[in-house]
Amino acid sequence: TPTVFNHWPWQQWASEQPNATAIIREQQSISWRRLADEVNALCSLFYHHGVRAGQGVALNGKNSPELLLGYLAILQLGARVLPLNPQLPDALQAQLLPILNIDWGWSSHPAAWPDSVKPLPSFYIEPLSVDNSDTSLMADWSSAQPLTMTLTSGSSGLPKAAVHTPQAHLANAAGLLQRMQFDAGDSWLLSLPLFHVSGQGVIWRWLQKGATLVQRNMHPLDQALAGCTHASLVPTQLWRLLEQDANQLVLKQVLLGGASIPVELTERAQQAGISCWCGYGMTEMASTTCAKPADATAGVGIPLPGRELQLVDNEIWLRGSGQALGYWQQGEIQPLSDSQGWFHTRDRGEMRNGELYICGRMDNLFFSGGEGIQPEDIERVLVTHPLIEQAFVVPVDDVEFGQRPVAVVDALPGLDLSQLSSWLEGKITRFQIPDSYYVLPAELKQGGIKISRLAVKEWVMHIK
Ligand code: 4YB
Repeated sequence: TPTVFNHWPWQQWASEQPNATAIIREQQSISWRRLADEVNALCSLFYHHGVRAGQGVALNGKNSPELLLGYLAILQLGARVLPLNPQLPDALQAQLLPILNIDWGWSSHPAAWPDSVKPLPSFYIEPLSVDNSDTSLMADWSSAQPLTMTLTSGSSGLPKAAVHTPQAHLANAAGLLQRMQFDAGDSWLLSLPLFHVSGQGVIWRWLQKGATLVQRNMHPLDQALAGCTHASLVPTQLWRLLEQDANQLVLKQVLLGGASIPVELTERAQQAGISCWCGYGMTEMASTTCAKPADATAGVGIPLPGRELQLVDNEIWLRGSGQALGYWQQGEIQPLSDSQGWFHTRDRGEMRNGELYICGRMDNLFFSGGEGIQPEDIERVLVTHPLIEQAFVVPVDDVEFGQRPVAVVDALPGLDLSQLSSWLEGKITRFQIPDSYYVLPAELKQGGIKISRLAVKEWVMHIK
């Protein structure tokens, strides 16, 4: 049964199990008592700089120990936290932060904040004076307040900020953990960024159970995973891990998600002794909504406890625990669901043999000579090629057909692009076979956890 919290979860664990290990930083164990002291100390630091309940604070950085403390301290002050990808262009930030009512900015590295944002000082955990911090500055545990803002990766225009309550994050976590075993003695690697919902998903599962969170440099991944029982990975991370000699692992479960999960991948992992879960989730639902232990099919299972699913004209509609209150805009929360509470995902899905299959994003569909092409249908076949780890199919304009598919692949050495069309023959219909193939350039692999389809499309337009 899910834990009931009467206090900020880290404070509650600090009184219930003060000496248990809350965090492992590289190799160093931090107890819940120590963690709560650190958060309190940072609360006073931020408070004395002027941070108050109801304000907005942007946190720019990678998953450092300081960034995580910042996340918890901002919540504990009753302020809204907005984790930001350091790769977000300055111009976009300058446009976005006023709309999101961000008053303060904290960054782990020198960062340029727009004029409307006051910088908070950088700090290091070591000299934080944890002994004389003033716990009266703490806001009441307010699980139903809009406290986190997570940017969506919309395919065009400004990203939107989905607003969640702590309660929604905890409910999302509880639903998954009713299916997946994750207990107090277990440790989950913070293997994805806090500015993405998948990283926050790890945090709230850890808090839900009072288990151990592992914070390490992520390169190389096999070393980061040493001693960890759980990790959340996107498929490309798991491919890379399997290329390393990953046999020192005690991993019990890897939760996969964020993109289509090839059966080839989970079977290879199984052979290496890693059990996988296949998940389907999104920012607006505070991460995972459907999941299953990996098996021989490419589906994502059924909705987790507390979630409901409906297919309407093949579009996936979801509602239930984890759902955001809405998108933050100019101090208001714009609803993101219909009058019955359903969130229309813009993902196309099918139910087969009682489980959900993700077909692709509705916005990715394009037409070629009158035939609809769903790029993901071609990508799913391309990644079954033993040398292809990731594939993107994008439309390019064509005088005869309107648009034609072109493929960009992330491949292991040795792949012969000129053989791919004949390799695809018989596996997909003729009009789906791409006109040309490119190798994914390294510059598109930087940034967030996902490669932007728009960036791939623009890159192809440039070289053509
Ligand atoms: C998918 C998909 C799938 C998402 N097949 N398309 O905790 C987790 O659940 C987790 C664990 C490991 C890695 C990632 C996660 C996530 O949270 C992923 C959540 C996410 O990607 N959110 S998002 O807002 O950035 O994108 C959502 C979209 O991603 C969905 O609407 C789908 O289009 C796509 N997606 N899982 C195929 N299994």
